[in-house]
Amino acid sequence: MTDRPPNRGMRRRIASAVAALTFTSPAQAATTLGASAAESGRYFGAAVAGNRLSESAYANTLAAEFNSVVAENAMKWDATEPNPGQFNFSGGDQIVNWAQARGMKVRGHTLVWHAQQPSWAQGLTGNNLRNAMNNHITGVANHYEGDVFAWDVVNEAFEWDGSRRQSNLQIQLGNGWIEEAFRTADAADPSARLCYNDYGTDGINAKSTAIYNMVRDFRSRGVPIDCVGFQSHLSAGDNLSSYQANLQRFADLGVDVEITELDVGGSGSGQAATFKTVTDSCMAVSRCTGITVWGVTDKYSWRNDDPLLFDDNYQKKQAYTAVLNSLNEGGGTC
Ligand code: 9MR
Repeated sequence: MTDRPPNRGMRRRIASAVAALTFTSPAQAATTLGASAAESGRYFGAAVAGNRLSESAYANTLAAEFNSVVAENAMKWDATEPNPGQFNFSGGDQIVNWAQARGMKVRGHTLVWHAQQPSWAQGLTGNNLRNAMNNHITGVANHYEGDVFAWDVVNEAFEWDGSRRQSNLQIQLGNGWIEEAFRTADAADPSARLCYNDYGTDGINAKSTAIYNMVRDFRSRGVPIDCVGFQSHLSAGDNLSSYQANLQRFADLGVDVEITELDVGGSGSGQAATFKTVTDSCMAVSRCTGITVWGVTDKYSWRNDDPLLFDDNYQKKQAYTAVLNSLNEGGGTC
């Protein structure tokens, strides 16, 4: 065998193979969730509890892996307006300041919800409740104007069968309260994207169809709604056969869709597969603008079935790798 240098043809082939590698590899090789999502213009976020930010492993994992945060509890009604008209933004501000110092985006959660209302609001009736709701939305959305890119304006207002949840808001204010909440939020912060957010909307079903009909009605009448949040509190093996089609039908109404509270009970490959299905689905829908998981680590999840991407010791789980690969594949099916 002779030891000759490559001839011109071979040199050209080598050069073009190197060029192809140079052009294709770096863009697909992001090594964190946030950077990988950002390559397709999306965000990858986590719900945050402010009192955990002093734990270095928590803060380091959050800062390294994610490019968006949402307050798990600190921006809710009970936290932000403990007494009528007296706002307390300390918990929410802590999270916003921490995130902005690290170049991360902030989602807002949530302006109006039947749960976690301060006790003073729970007993209000009629126009007293209406005024309190609108005053609350205005106060909080004004304060965070320019800081949050999207608000969950209304959270969890529908039942499984597609009827309205019989909350104090529904009973006292009637069917128009959701529209009123969106109009008030739009006036308070015209630039934030305004979302309706719910769970159990993980496919085409009675609940998601009722929400779909509401969004279609809002869009047709010019009620300001920009996005729908799909919480996606799931378990390994859940049937997600119409998950992507459901996202797509909302997107086709002209709203963005976001995965807002993703977690998947289970472990190992089953958990990883469900995380992958959700991520693939978002990547396949161009109006799916990002994914938020409902916590950084299993250690502090609201659930006791280890549903997140990092374990109690902040180690990456199989589910983490599945999500990262899905983000890097850009929603491919391999
Ligand atoms: O994770 C939140 C938990 O710390 C609170 O105790 C709980 C109070 O209801 O709310 C949890 O977050 C919920 C979110 O705000 C709305 N969707 C369901 C979430 C899990 O319950």
